[in-house]
Amino acid sequence: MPNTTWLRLFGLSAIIVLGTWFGFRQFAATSPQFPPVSDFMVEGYRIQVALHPSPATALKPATFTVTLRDAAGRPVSGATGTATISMPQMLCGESPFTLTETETGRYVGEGIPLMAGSSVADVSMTAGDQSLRVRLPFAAVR
Ligand SMILES: [Cu+2]
Repeated sequence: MPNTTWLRLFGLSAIIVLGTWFGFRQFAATSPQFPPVSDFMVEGYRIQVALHPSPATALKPATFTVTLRDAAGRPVSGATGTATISMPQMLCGESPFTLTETETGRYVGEGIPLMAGSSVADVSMTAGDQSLRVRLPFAAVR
C-alpha cells in the first residue's frame, strides 16, 4: 500500500488555492468602481450626492453630502433628508441615517455600511410637499 497522505494534502491545498482564487475573481467581478459623485434630476430638482471616502469602509461612518438645487440651479434650503444604506442582493439589514442642512442647499449625513461589497444609499429629500428619491450605488471595503 503506497502512502497517500502527502498526495491527499497536496490535493486539498490545490483545492483551497483554486477556491480562494475563484472567490477573489468573483468578488472583483461583482465590485465595479463607482464614481464618488453622482448627479440626478428628479421632479425638476437637481440632486447631487457625494460620498467620502470612496470607496467607503464597512462598519465605519462615511459622509454623504447631498446638494439640492431647483431647475434653475438655485440651492434649495429648508428641505429634510433621510437615507438608508442596504445591499440589494442580500438580507444583511439596513443602516438608516439623517441628513442635516449645513449650508444653504447642502445636506450632510454620516452613514455606516454594514458589510464590504456593493451597497446602495437610498436618499429621500422632502422639499415642500415634494418627496424626491434617488439611489446611489457605492462600494464598501474592509
Ligand atoms: Cu451584506
